[in-house]
This record gives sequence, C-alpha cells and structure tokens, in this order.
Amino acid sequence: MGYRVAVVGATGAVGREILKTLAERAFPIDEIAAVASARSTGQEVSFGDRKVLKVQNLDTFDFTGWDIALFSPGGAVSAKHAPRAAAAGCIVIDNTSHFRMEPDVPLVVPEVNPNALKKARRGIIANPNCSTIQMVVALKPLHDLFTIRRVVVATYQAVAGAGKEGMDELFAQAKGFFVNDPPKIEQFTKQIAFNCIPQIDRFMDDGATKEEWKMTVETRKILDPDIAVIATCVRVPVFIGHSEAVHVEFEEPVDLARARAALREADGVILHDEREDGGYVTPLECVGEDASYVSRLRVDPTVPNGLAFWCVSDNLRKGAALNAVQIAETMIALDLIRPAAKV
Ligand code: 11C
Repeated sequence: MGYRVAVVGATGAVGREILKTLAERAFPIDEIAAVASARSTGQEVSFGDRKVLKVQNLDTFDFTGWDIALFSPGGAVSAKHAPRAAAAGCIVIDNTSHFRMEPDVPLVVPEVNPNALKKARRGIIANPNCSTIQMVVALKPLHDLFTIRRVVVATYQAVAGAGKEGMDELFAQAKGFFVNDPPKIEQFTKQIAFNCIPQIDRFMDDGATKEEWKMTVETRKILDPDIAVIATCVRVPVFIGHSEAVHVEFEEPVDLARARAALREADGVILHDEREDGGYVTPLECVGEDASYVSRLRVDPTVPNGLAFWCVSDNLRKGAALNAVQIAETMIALDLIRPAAKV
C-alpha cells in the first residue's frame, strides 16, 4: 500500500523537481495532488512520463486523509498553510526557511541527522537551505573523524536558487548583452549576467546576509551546535548547481588519507579529486545528479588542523527536492509515517 502525497507549490522550480524526484524514485504513492496558489489553479504539471496533474487551489485544499505534504510555496504561504495541513494529520516537509529554527521542528538532512525525525511532534519537518545541505553532507564524515571547530566557506550560488524568475533574468540579460539591450534588473540587486553579486537575501544587523546567517545557524542545528561557521555567499551567473570553497579547522590532527577514505564511504558524497587538469566537478556536471561532490581536497597548512575542499551539488535536487523526498523515505523506514487509510 502506498501513500497519499500532496505537493504544495507544485508549479515552482522546486515543486516541479519534487514531482520529478517522486516519480523517478518510485516513491510509494497511491494518490498524488499538485497544489498551488489560486492564480495557478487549473494549470497542468507533469508527474513522471505519463501522468499530468491539474493544479488544485491551496486556499481550499482539504489535507484530511493526506499522509504527506511536501511544501515549497514560499515562507509566508507555508506559515499559513503548513500548520493547517499538520493539524489535519498530514506530515508536512517544508522547504521554506519559515520553521527551520523553531526548536520543536526538526531540521533534517537524512545522511547527517536522521534520528531528529523522531522528534517531529508538531508534524512539521524543515528542509534546510540548499547551500547548507550540500556542505553538511560533506562535513559529516570529516566531523566524525576529527571533530570540526570552525568552517570558513565562500559560496558560488546558481540563479536557480532565486527560482524560475532568477533563471529567466540571467537568460534575458545574457541574450540582451549581445544585441545591446540594457539589462533589466528585477530579481537581483545588480546585473547577474557576466557578473558576481556578493549578496543573497537581505542584510542582517551584523553585516552578514540572511543566506550567510542560515549557513551558520542551520549547520549548528543539524551537525553540532559547537561548530563556528562564517560564510560569504555570492550569486554567480550559473543556471543550476551551487559551488562552495570550504575551509575547515578540526580539534584533532588531520590525516588526508583517512579523510579521503571516509568521504569515499560516506552516504550522499561522491569524492572526485584527481589532482590533474579537469580532475574536479563543476556545477554544470552535477545538474540532475543526487550527490554532494567533493573535489580539490587538501591540507590547509595555514592553520593547525586544517582541510580545504571544493563542493558542488544540484541545488534544486539534493539542495531541495531530493532531500525533502529522502526525509519522507526515511520517516517511512523509521515507521514514523503510516498511510492514513491503514490506521
Ligand atoms: C538561494 N539558497 O540560492 C537560496 C534559495 O532558504 O530555502 C533557498 C532559500 C531557502 O537563493
């Protein structure tokens, strides 16, 4: 027997990726609903190769009898509708930042802290930010070996993080450049085509951006509250796939061979590190893939126990849709979700 699954925000970039991921992984589904805001009602979205779903209106959608709702509609919408779905008995896996730091809402990356799912008392589980997910998947095996004290990370984040509109803006500006069209700037603070923008999300009081703050607080909640993290998050003219240059300081002396072996064994990580021209993974190569790819692994000789590496991952996939679906799969494996029809 399968589950009744609702995908909320089904017409967005992440919602469509969730539908694709559920179909590809043959998630055990008895019935699936595509749900979105009133203005998308009646639109059609694909589920797998053969099925087309008519989008239903979130305002009037009744979650009673639905087992799992995968939400990615934007923070304000999740704030309003996720508690309503949870109150109806549906397990909500929310992709927005709205609930992430609430103490009674687990923030989960299945390869890192699956047992946190057992504390989902409110029926809401938060999916972390994409830039955090790919980094903690790579950090976990290293933390288990040498105990991380501090992480310094610079990100190179794709425009897909700003949704379909972000991708459209890069496309339009890049095309316009060759025909002398002035760039139209709407989704980003400056021209993104042929440029890098050191701001993702709004500024906080301490001068960090909210994206940078998320990387700090989410890493601590998921992996270890004692880890210090400083991030500089940069938007780059890449359509899909976030990259990160990660510098890590450990409590204990590092051993490169052990670090390599642990990364090779770790769930969710692919170590591709050849130390020759092109012997590393770039964002273009990780699109549509599941892993967090680690390359350029080396000792950082400028601190006592340091390692540096490069990490790329598909931000719509492991960074959002796949991680959310894996949370649902892990909850099923841990017997934390049963089909409503069975209870
Ligand atoms: C970006 N990381 O690349 C953001 C998108 O908190 O889920 C995801 C925002 C979030 O713009």
